[in-house]
Amino acid sequence: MKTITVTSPLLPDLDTLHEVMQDIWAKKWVTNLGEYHEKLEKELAEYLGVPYLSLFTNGTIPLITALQALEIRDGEVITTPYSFVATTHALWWNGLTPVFVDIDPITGNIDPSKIEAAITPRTKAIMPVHVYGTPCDVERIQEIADAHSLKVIYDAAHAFGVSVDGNSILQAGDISTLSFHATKVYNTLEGGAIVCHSAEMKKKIDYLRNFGFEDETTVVGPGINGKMDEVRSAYGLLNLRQVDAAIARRREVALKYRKALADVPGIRFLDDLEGVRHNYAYFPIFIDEKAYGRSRDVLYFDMKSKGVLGRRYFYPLISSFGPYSSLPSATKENLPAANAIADSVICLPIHHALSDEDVARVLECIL
Ligand code: T4K
Repeated sequence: MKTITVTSPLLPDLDTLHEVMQDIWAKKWVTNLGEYHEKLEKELAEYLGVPYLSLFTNGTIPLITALQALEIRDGEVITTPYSFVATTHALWWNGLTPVFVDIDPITGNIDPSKIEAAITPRTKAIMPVHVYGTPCDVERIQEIADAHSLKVIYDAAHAFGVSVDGNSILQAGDISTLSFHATKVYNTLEGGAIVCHSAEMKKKIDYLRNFGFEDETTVVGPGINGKMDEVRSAYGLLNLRQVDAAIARRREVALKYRKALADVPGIRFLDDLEGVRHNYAYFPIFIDEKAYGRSRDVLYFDMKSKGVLGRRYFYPLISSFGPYSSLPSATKENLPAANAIADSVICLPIHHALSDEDVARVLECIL
C-alpha cells in the first residue's frame, strides 16, 4: 500500500523547468543575485503584498540575519518553545539567551499575557512564531514591545500568503522571516526570505546576506552568505504560478478532515479564524487520551503501521532539547500549555497532491 506522507513538495512541470534551465545554462550566470533572483524577489513581494523582501538560501539564515540587522547582539530574547528548533537556534548562534514563554493552549502561539512577566533589564526582543500559519496576537505583542522598547521578529516560516483583513501578516513586527523549504506550502527546494519595512533596512539586510559587501571593495558589516542561486530562483518563479491552486486543494482537504472529525470525542482541531486568509500549511489534531480512548502515541504509531505518516510537530518541545533544557525558563512548570500541546499533537497529512482516497485512509486510522 502507498505511503501517505505528511507533506509532498509542490514541483513545477519538468519540461517547463528544463526550458528555463536551458536559458540559465546558456547565460552561465548561476548565482550572486542574477536576473531570476531579482525577478523572484519582485514577484514574491507583489504576491505577498509586502514592499521589501530579500530572498535567502533557506529559512534559518534569515532568522540569524534578522537579529544582526536589528543589532540584537547580546541579552535575552523572549520566544516560544513550541516551534521547529531553528527558531531558538538562531538566538543561540547570535549569542543571545532564549527565554521561553508559555503558549496559548488553543492556537499554540506564544501567549501574550505571559510575556511581560518574562521581561528583565536584559530583554532585547520578542521572537514569536505564527505556528501552523495561525496569526499571533500581533497587536497585543506590539503593545508590549512598544511599552518596553523591544524589537519584534516574527518567525513566519509557516505563514506564506496568510493575511488578516486583507493585510499580509508579514507586515507585523520589525521583521518577519519565511521558509521556502520543500515541505512548505510554497517551496524553492531550500529557500527563505526576510520581509522588512523600509528601503534602508532592506539595503542593510541585502549587504548582510552577501558577506557585508557594499561594492567590490567595501565591506560594511560582518555579513554571511545567505544568497539564493539562479536555479532555485527560476524554480521558485514557476512554483509561484501554481501555489494558489495548491492552497485551494489544501483547503479542501482541511474541510474534509474537519467535517469527518467534528464529532469525534477527544479530538480537537483548529478552525478558520474570521478575516484570516489561511494557507492550510498543517492540519494539527490534539488528542485527549481519556475522551478519545487511545493515547496520541498509540494513534501515531498505529497510523505509521498503516503507512500513514503524520508527524508530531512540535514534539519534543525546543525547551527540552540538550542545549536549552537547563535554562531557567525551560521547566515544565513554566510551560504547562506547551507541554500539554506537544504531548497531544499529530499533524495529519495535508498537501496539494493528496487524493480523496488518501484522505479517507487517514480518517480510517482515526475513526
Ligand atoms: N522556523 C520554523 C517555524 C520552521 O518550521 C522551520 C522549518 C524553520 C524555521 C527553518 O526553515 P528552513 O531552514 O528549514 O528553511 C521539516 C523541514 O526540514 C523544516 O524546513 C521544517 N521547518 C520542519 C517543520 O519540517 P523534517 O525533519 O520534519 O522533514 P522531513 O525530511 O522528515 O520531511 C517531512 C516529510 O516531507 C517526509 O516524510 C516526506 C516529505 N518530503 C520531505 C522532503 C525533504 C518529501 O516528500 N520530499 C522531500 O524532499 O523537517
